[in-house]
Amino acid sequence: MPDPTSIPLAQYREYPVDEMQRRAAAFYAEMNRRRTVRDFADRPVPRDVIENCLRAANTAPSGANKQPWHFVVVSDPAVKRQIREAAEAEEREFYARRATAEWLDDLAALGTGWQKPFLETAPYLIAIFAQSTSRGPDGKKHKNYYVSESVGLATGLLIAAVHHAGLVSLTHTPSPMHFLSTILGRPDNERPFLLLVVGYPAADARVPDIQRKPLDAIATFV
Ligand code: IYR
Repeated sequence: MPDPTSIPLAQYREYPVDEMQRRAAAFYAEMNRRRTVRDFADRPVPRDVIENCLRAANTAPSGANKQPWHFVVVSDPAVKRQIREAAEAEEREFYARRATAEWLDDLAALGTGWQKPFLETAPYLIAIFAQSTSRGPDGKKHKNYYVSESVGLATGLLIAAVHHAGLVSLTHTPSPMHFLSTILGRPDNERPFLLLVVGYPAADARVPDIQRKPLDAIATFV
């Protein structure tokens, strides 16, 4: 007897092996063109593109299917300015005092600094929140599981969706970033996870000359 709460796997598609091989290679080639970008254009992006990228993010697997994430999409210039000011205040401290010499050395290749003009230039800042607890349809508070893993997975899909749509993103993690909860008025069952900056790259955008590790350095087949 099939489990009455289950449904047939109707959407799965199997491809012939050669097509599978082509698809895997093509997807890698597409993803390998993705770069984290820090120079954004101020060109507008249609809101429905962002909405569909968020729907794609929301397909991520999550602990006990609790979907413990919330995305706040900021396009209001006044809110972007507030976020920039708060982030730069933290980053000034980070670069001047909080970061260790080793950390600053590791960041040197990226050319980052305390100034974050992209927080005002880019059309969208997506603040991603992780929910340690959520309220169910019955209004009762319940615990979420593997929250960081789940929200990390959703964030990865969001980054891939943004890239697939032809936009660029920057994963920005001002530290600490509790100011995001305050500015965006989020409840205390949520903690800020990451700020994803999204838009078109500036016409003269440049990226660091850094490499991805080769397969044999990141994977072991046994
Ligand atoms: N949050 C700082 C510093 C920073 C830290 C890491 I780890 C990076 O990969 C990049 C930057 C900043 O955003 O500048």
